[in-house]
Amino acid sequence: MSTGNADFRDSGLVFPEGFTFGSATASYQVEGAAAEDGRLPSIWDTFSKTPGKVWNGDTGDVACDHYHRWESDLDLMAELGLDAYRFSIAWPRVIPTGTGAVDQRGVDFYSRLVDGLLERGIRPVATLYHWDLPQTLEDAGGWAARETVDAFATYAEVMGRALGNRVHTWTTLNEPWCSAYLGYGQGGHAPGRHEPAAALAAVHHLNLAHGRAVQALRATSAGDPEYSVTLNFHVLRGEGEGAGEAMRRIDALANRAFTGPMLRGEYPADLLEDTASVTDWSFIRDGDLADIHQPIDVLGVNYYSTATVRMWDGVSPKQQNDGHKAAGGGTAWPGSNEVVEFVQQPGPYTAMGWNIAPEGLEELLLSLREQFPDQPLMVTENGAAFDDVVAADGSVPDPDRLDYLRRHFTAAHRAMTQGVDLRGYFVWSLLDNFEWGYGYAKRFGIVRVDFDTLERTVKDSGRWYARLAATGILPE
Ligand code: GCO
Repeated sequence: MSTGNADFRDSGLVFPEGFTFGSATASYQVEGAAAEDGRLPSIWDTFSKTPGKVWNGDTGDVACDHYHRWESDLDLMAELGLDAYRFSIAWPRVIPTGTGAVDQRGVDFYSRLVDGLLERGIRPVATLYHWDLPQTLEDAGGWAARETVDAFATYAEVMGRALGNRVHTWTTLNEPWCSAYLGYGQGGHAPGRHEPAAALAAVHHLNLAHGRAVQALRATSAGDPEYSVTLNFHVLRGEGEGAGEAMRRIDALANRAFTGPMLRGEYPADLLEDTASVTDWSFIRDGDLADIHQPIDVLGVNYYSTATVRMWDGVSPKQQNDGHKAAGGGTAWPGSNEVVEFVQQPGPYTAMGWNIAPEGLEELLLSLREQFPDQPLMVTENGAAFDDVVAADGSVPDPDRLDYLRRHFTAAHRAMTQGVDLRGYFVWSLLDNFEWGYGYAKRFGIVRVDFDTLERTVKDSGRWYARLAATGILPE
């Protein structure tokens, strides 16, 4: 495959030596082989097989068949010249029932994957949890139950012993906001529950799982990996009277509900007050906050678009334009559902209907530096879905995605020139893949996947990215 990028010119924006250019995927979204080598169902296997939950009835049964094609996918990354690969480990492959017996075939798959990356000079960035909770644990309460935290800590120990001598960066969780609020509150993600109190219990148990996993990984990793967590931050704008109150409420629920415990060792007082009508937070036990508040080497930042909120009058038709990654109704804002609404933002939009606002990424990175001045950052996801068209010659021109990436990398560079300690950037995604509630209808890849043949084709955005990764200079 040629990444011939002669037709790109340099913009003059130079990223520092050692800046990491990577790409990201997730187990349920790309692996397929859903019942192979002992893997048992996750909540997403159950959810995607529940009629009406996922567009077109799509499931992750085959996905991109990365489970069998991982070597050629790693060759693709090597040919693109990427420095690192952010992937996730499927808990139900490694410990199929969530607790108890380890299936060595699952461990061996990830061991081969890590070795394959290292052989190609690509750094492994491994996420322990990217939403595929073993169904048996959900049957016992899922993230609303404290027992799941203990199971996660044990799973972390198993993976620390197995891969901790070779993984470059451990990421405990991907986007606990989605797991908790979309999974247990809004219901548009697995397990599809509509229980606001359970969603807040899940917030706490996911925070606790993060802290316990960092401790477990540190105790069992023979190498010297970095430790991280990946959060999807809401970058908020406000409208109308009470705009500040609307933004404060959502910032507490979406952002500070996680950064507070993880990076400050406390829940924000306003979050507890705003949600007092939903729960008394009595699921927090003595010592939990100290367990959660573990030092991390880098904070993973996922950013796609902004959100605009305003106080709702409780009477006029309520807007719900909060860009969920989920189809379906319901709202994910316990304690603020009845007082805040998300309003339509001006375009342009990606195929997800999310606005294109690169300035929001610069603003977010600067804000995180201000809040946590000594915390190195990593963009662990940024990318865009657009409806690609394959050209007659088989190439995939994707100018919209290329422009989106160019503008967001420019925004990140602007933040760095203002002092943000940004260590790297992972494009979501390496491959077109299973986009949760939207199934295969939304394509985020810099590499196209033909879901009939599973053939991969590098898109123009992939060739553009290869030029950036090779030179460190942003191509026009
Ligand atoms: C997420 C997930 C990815 C999504 C991507 C596009 O951040 O939601 O990590 O799995 O596919 O963000 O929605």
